Amino acid sequence: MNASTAGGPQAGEVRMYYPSEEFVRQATISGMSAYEALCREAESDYTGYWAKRAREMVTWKTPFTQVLDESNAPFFKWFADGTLNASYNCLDRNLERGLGDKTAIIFEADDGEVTRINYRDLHAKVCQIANGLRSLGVQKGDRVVIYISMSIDGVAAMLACARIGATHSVVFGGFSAQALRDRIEDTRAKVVITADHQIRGGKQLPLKAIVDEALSLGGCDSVERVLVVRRSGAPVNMVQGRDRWMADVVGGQAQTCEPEWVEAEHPLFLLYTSGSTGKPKGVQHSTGGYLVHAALTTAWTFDLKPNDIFWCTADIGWITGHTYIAYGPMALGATQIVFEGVPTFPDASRFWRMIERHKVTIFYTAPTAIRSLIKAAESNDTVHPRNFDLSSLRLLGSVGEPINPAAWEWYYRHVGGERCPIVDTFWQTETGGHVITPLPGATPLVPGSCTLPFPGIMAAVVDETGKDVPNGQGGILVIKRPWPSMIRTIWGDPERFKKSYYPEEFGGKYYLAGDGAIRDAKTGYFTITGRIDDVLNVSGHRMGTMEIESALVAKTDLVAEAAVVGRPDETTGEAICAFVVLKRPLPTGDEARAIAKELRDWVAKEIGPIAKPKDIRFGENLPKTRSGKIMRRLLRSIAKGEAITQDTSTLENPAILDQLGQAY
Ligand code: 6R9
Repeated sequence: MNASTAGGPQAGEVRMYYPSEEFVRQATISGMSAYEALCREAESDYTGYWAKRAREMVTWKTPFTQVLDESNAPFFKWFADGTLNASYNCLDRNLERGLGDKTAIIFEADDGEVTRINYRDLHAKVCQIANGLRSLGVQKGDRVVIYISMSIDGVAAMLACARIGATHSVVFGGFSAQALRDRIEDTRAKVVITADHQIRGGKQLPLKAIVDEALSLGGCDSVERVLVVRRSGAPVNMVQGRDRWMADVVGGQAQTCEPEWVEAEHPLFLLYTSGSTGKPKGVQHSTGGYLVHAALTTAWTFDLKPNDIFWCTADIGWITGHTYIAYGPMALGATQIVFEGVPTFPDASRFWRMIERHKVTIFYTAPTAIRSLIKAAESNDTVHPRNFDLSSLRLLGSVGEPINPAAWEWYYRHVGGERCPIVDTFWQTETGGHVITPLPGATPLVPGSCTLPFPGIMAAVVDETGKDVPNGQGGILVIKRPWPSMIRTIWGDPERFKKSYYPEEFGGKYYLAGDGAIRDAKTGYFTITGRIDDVLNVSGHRMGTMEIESALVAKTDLVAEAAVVGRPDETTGEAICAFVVLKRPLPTGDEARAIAKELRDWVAKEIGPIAKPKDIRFGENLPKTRSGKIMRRLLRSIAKGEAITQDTSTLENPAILDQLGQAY
């Protein structure tokens, strides 16, 4: 790539990074004119554009004749009379193309041990699991919860569900028993797939024991079976009649399995994510439209080619692990890395060592990981990427939160060797795949900007009334037309789906992303300015402030009231700050520290360690308006340590501002 400011930098002008001629020449979408042609194609014949992509990217059992059905908006349908199977597209189709011997997954365990599986063997494994699930009575439309860490078994379990038309719901292995229980209850899952333990950072952590606890908390009587994969081999409790070892269930099964051909709208999976109320929402995705966009974005945004070694470092418990591990790369017959461990074990050079070892060509990670690895490299030169041979890399990606220009530059220089484009991909659990992103062989890059909409995604910035705002002026990010991989509904709560994403106040016309954005006056490039709702982004993980508040007040022996806000944090992007009123006199010093610890442990138990507040502040009261509304803006200023400029004259008890000044 070469950087340029076309004619020399002028005041306020941003530096642009252009892809090298060599990259452009080999790119699938080559040059801005190719990008613009695709955008024009989508503008002039929207459904024709998507129908073409759907035929190119996916093999259909029954070809669709309808493209987009808007008759029951905002419950849109795509390719509705077509039938297909996602696992067929990710496996059988690759075998038919002669890719049976090609490595599908290079699995690197926490301790560095490597296991490879080719497409033929992965197909056989998935078929056996699918047959095993069928033998337990799992049928099309049944839900299966998967609570497992990064593994070939995890990916195979997802594909096995898809094969028989069961709807999977993967729950991140870091969630607590309570959070797992809530999700099992909401999905009414018939089967839970888990492992004895997970191994991360040299530590063995329980999975099966947490499933046992979750099921004991009540509300999970839909669960008939728990299937347990052996990972640690250490003993776990097995409940007679309910729990079975995965190996015993699949061992004798046939290695072929007729796929269940499902309608395009059949729910492929549910994935829970945080919204602005206390209860996480089960985002429901389709099979057809989702798979089309998963494959298409993998092909175009990552410029994926047959010889690439693709590595997305996300966990399958998040949407990124669904679209860019389980489905997108597999649908294209790619070779990819699946990594069990953490970036800092055995030390903070783990990613660089793995890129060198496996000759990774495309690397996709989160800004929070990059920032923590920058910090580590600054204090210990031996883990700096310059000590490793990263010359195999040709493309880098970023996802999950805005990437600050300093981290972008470091990633570009020290990881990408000033040679690799960086695709800063903006999207959400609800969008299913990339919606605003550079295409690496076309789009000139600006650090900190996710650049331009993916062709066919009608993204725009509008004001509160839904009117377009001029470039250079901030506003609300919307998508004006439905697209194939969009959320279909919130599982069991269509009203909430409408209210959250197509609110009446907004005309009910556009998809509301929940983020603010601004387009550059000159380039039209998008920069995401952050959530406009009560959702925090901590290390790329979405957390609802209300969710954490509910967890805190659930500690009824101690907590009277709680309010949670975010504040900027150098490493994690945002940090969680909790303001707590206790049911006992205001604590100070060691006592306050001890209670803060107790509350953090409690939140870890209620939701998971990722939801632990970084700061806890105690007050005899929370600052409220006369009408009794918590003054959240004021809390945000306190959390940031800013001087308070808001009007506090209406405060009932101004002394609490001093109390809240102390963080524990
Ligand atoms: C894929 C994923 C979605 C929220 C989203 C936004 C933030 C994600 C971003 C980004 C700026 C990017 N976000 N990617 N912000 N630039 N490239 O992360 O899904 O977990 O649902 O989070 O993350 O705030 O609304 P999800």
